[in-house]
Amino acid sequence: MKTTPWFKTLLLTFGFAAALASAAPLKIGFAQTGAESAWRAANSESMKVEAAKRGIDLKFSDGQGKQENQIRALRSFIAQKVDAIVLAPLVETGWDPVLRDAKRAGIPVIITDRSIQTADESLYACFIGSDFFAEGRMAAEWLAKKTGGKGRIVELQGTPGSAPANDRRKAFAEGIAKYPGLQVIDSQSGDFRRTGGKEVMEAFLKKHGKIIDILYAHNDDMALGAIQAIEEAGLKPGTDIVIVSIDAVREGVQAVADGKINCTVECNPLFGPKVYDTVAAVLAGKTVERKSYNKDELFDATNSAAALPKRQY
Ligand code: GYE
Repeated sequence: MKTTPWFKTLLLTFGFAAALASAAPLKIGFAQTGAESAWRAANSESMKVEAAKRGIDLKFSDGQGKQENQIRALRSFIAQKVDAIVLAPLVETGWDPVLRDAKRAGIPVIITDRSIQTADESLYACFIGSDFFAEGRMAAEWLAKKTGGKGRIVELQGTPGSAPANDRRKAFAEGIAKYPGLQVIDSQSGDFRRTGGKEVMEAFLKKHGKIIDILYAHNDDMALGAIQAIEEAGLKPGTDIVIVSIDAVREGVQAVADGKINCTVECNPLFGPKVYDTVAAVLAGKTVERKSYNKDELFDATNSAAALPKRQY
């Protein structure tokens, strides 16, 4: 009988273990903000579908609009020794302690969608998302052209403290500052939600009555909620009140085609493929772009109907 020398057995065992290890799927933890909007639903879907396609073991956590839930998810990802963490941060600040823990555990963090403010830029590998400043600027420029630089504006802000709410507000304010005839007369948060948009618009209408010329909404969901409030008040959205918003989700672009929203600036949520390519590159020790932005366009009466059949979200 032939016996296997002990060293050969050892080699075989290790070889087998190594093969098993390399075949093990990549384990990625994704801390999502919540499920506040159609944009968010499309973003979660893109992350999940692409993970399944690539055989990635995705640990998906819905933060339900609470930063403490997201921080808890990150801690649990660290405890589970995931290969990488993807974070879509609800708000800009307050992430440093948990990011420091991830760094100590040797787990790279990729920030997606919304940017963060940190005292230590080495706490995350890179950022992937949209340029919210550019979006706010595009909305302001389009509006100035459409209205000839005149009108009283109410603003529906996104989630307080979030990068898109902060940046879209600031960029829009800077954009209209060149037009003294354009004035923001009121600005409140609708938390990026349809219900929030409806409630706050009702309050705006009650408070200001018919003097509102323009609505600037930080996302389509709030604009769609506001449209309900405007119609219930007996006014015509898109005509009596010019509406400009952001995201260009299918229902938003449809509302533009229907003449109820006048313009929506695109914010592409479909970055699953880009995120996983980047995670792979980071794990392979390659240098990646520090901040990478999706390219966004704008939809108004001139191009919305034609764009609808091709709309992916
Ligand atoms: O515009 C909004 C969502 O962070 C870009 O969050 C995202 C924003 C998006 O709830 O609809």
